[in-house]
Amino acid sequence: MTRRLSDVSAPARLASPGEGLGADELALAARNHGLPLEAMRYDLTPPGLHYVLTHYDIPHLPDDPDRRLTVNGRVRRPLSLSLEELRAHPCVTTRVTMECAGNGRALLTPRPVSQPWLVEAVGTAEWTGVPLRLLLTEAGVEPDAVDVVFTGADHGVERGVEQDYQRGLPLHVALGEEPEVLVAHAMNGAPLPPQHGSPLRLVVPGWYGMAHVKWLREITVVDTAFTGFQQSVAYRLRQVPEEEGEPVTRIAPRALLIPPGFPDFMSRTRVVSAGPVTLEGRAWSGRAPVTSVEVSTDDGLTWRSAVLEPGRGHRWAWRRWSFTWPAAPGDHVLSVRAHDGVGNSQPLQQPWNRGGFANNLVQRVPVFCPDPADMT
Ligand SMILES: Nc1nc2c(c(=O)[nH]1)N[C@H]1C(S)=C(S)[C@@H](COP(=O)(O)O)O[C@H]1N2
Ligand SMILES: [Mo]
Repeated sequence: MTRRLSDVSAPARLASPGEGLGADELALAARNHGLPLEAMRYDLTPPGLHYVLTHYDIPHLPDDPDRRLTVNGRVRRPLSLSLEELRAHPCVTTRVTMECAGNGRALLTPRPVSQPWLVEAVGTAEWTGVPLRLLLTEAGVEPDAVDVVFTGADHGVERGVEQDYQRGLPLHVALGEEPEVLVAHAMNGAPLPPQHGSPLRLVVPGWYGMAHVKWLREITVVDTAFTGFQQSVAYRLRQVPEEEGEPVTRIAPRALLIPPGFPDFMSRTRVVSAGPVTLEGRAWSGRAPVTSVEVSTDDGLTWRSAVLEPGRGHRWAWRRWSFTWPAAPGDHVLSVRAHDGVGNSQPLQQPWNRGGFANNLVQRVPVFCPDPADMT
């Protein structure tokens, strides 16, 4: 019997009741690292601490003057640009909080077996690049255009389908000014690192990570809705596999705590001293600006307002919040939740779907506060 590609490619599945994380999930977790939550202290995430997610391999793309970004399909003047020619276009810099759509997946019951994120698949960077709108205008989009398809230089097989990583955006999003989509060549003022898409990536402020195509090599304007794997099979909100499902698009609101005090090595339980403790963290939403943040120190029973710092013009970036907590000896569970300007908030019950996408369930941080009398 000859083996086929589909025999080596694992289907999507849910973990059985009580099934622990498998070696396959560990392998993904070891490749795709999260943001250490204490790094939320930085307004801009140092690139090595920004979360990373790569479906296949990081392609090896050494500097090559012959490498081109092409813009083709339903356009009047197809473009073929070297990195230098692209950089000669007007550039903008935007501060963007990016989050993986699978963030929170490993906390779901039943657990979709995939990259097992807890809550740490997030980071904030300043991306510098050419507005996509300028490139599409230069190429002259035909009136029958519907979607714009972005192709990366990475290649793999997923659930039996061999593919280049590809995602589409509706034309009105690709041409939009709010958010303004970028073809980025720099991250925090330096050329993109290999794991974040060197030399070029798409940045779609406010959208979950899957839209921000890394190692971008081709932009194709098409006259029918794009139905590639990452568009119509993956990244859809479904309760059962047969459903067509809703596409995953913009980031749902989320707030996270910088875990206070110090951790126990294995359990990660936090230890704080009795007395006033400053709780702080970040909050963001890709749907509308965050309008308020609330903190609970009694495992979600009661909520009080945190102080939310102004956005300072960075619409697409997280905002800092803080709250003073008078810690009393004992065990506590801290939580935080964000509300945005169009009425979205964070649930106390898991919002479950088969792919484990957009799970913005409120974070729970167990904290132990020792009795000062016991600490001699
Ligand atoms: N070409 C390509 N682009 C990609 C991916 C990929 O596997 N290949 N992963 C996507 C996903 S799912 C996420 S969450 C973000 C992660 O971006 P980062 O690794 O720079 O944080 O990249 C997106 N762009
Ligand atoms: Mo992702």
